[in-house]
Amino acid sequence: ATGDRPARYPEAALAARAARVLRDNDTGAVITAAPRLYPHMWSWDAAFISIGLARLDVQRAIAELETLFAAQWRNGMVPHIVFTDDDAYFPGPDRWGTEAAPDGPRNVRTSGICQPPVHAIAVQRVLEVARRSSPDDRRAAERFARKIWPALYAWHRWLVEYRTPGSSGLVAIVHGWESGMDNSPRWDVPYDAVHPGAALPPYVRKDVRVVGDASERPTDREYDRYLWLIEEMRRAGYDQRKIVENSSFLVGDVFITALFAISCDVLVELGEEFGQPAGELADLADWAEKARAAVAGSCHSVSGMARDRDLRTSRWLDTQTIAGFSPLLCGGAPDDVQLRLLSLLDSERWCGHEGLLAPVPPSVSPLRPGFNPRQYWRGPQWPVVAWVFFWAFEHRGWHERARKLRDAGIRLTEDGAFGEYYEPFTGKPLGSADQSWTAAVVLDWLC
Ligand code: 2M8
Repeated sequence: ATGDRPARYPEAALAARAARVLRDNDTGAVITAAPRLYPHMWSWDAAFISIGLARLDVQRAIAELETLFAAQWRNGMVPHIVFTDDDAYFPGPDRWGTEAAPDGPRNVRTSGICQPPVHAIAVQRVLEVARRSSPDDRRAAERFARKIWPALYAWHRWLVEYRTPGSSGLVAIVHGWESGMDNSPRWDVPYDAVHPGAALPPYVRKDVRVVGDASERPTDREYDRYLWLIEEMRRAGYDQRKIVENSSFLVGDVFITALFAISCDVLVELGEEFGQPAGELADLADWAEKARAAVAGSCHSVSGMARDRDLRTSRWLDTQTIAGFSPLLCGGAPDDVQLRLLSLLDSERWCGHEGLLAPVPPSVSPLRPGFNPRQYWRGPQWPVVAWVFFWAFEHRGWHERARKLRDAGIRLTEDGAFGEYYEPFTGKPLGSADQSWTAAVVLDWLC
């Protein structure tokens, strides 16, 4: 079964290879998300990349986050892609056409949507690493944390002002790409209601040329919908109020809501340390509490799993995926629900499945109908997602659980390929090789 996994690197050699991936993916201006498939800066990738970079070069880690936030929109949104000049990725800046957006940045081209808010976590991690590194690094990281705090606050405020519509309290997404879990079965039902119009301009995909096996990527039918939503946003001039009111896709994302809650907590911790305004700290504490309550309120009464909510139809989405474990990230659900989720996570439906090469939670349960071990967010394991749970468990004081996840993550990635995602039974790396965020989280685990 492990025929596709020739090497097993000892930890020091694995760390050296991970460092090399980050160096090789550095254009001088940004670390691209992956060498060929993703030749730009992605928002949540950049956050994780900075966490790994901090282990190599604190100043470079800071620069990465500064570059991302230099592209922040005037209304507070942190865009999901900051484009380099490379045109090997589709959809590129011309297709997005965000120049027309009144709130867009002027000196850099970006996409017109966002991604999960994990940036406060990255700033705090960089700071922790810098403090153990050298007095110079410590000073630089403290200066940076103080300086970026208002931008992080503005980003969080944007999510509340524009993206928390209705009464569910869940942070809403207007495109599956915003979730970071693009073609997860979480979005199948809401995407069924997206009908690409005849006016969808023609396009040619580039991703399937890079990834040798197209079945590891989303389908053309899915891409039509992804592109149609962009078309709707262009037509709305990237006016958030209009988009949230009218777009064919509006879903409360429980995973983002949980990440938002813990990122607000972290921003409060940082803000208290650096003397930020009391009113803004109070806002963040309030937003964290409401987000937590929204995650808890989404839990299914029998399974305990958290659910997304289709805000166009006001229906819960019962698809069971890794996002169902969101309450374990942020807390707030009753103890019996959390215990149920922990035993489910350990069970043969998830990490305890006896066929897994490593007990890293797959994106979808291997026992769920429709589970596909090779296709993107429909089954494979994602080391970066394991890192998110690892970090949250550490933060909650669940050290033994955190350690086990870290060990499982290393076991999965010790072939040194730094795959974008992995086939859970064979451990074959899939999608892009030398994916920056995979290398980055492995570095964080190892150093
Ligand atoms: C994937 O998403 C992009 C679109 O944003 C794509 O498939 O073209 C996702 O895995 C996303 O979470 C990730 O940030 C991005 C870059 O690694 O790739």
